Amino acid sequence: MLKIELVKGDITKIKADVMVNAANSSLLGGGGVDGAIHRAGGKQILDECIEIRNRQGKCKTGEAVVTTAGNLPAKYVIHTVGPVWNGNEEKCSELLANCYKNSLKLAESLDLKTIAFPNISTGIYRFPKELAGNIAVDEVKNFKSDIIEKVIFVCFDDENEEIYKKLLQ
Ligand code: AR6
Repeated sequence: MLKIELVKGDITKIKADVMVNAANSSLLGGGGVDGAIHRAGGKQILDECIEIRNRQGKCKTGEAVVTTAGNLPAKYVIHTVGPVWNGNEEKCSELLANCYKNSLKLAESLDLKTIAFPNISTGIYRFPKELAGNIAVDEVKNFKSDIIEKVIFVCFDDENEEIYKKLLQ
């Protein structure tokens, strides 16, 4: 059984085999958790993101790519692009679910045992936090894996922490 943990704080300080970044389709960095990961991880992460862009173009919403973690306490960073909330609940929910699914699949393909997720799309992209939390927890609980042992949900703000506490009770 996959173990699920909740941690309050900054994802760049979390020790895990891989940390997930809430990126944008340019893969070239931004604010929020993306900015924090690039700042703490160093230039190597951006260099690999640029290589990926040159190879495959932009990263589509719901998809995920992997780079080194640079100076971060992880082996890799998975960059996934969450949907910008536009009120289309069905479409946005499906895309957000894809972020979690595709990140977990990619971690599994790299034989990684522990993965840390931020609350994708719930910042600058304005996805309703409660709905996003439900989707995140459902996707992780429904993901059957013999490889991934632990998923850490890293909540940065109080509201998400409360939501995840309830969901994981
Ligand atoms: N550690 C963990 N979580 C964090 C951190 C941190 N250091 N900083 C913020 N959060 P956001 P999005 C939380 O805005 O909504 C960027 O510019 C934050 O409280 O980082 O997916 C990208 O380049 C929130 O709950 O990502 C994109 O353009 C969650 O992380 C865009 O923002 C996500 O907030 C993506 O928007």
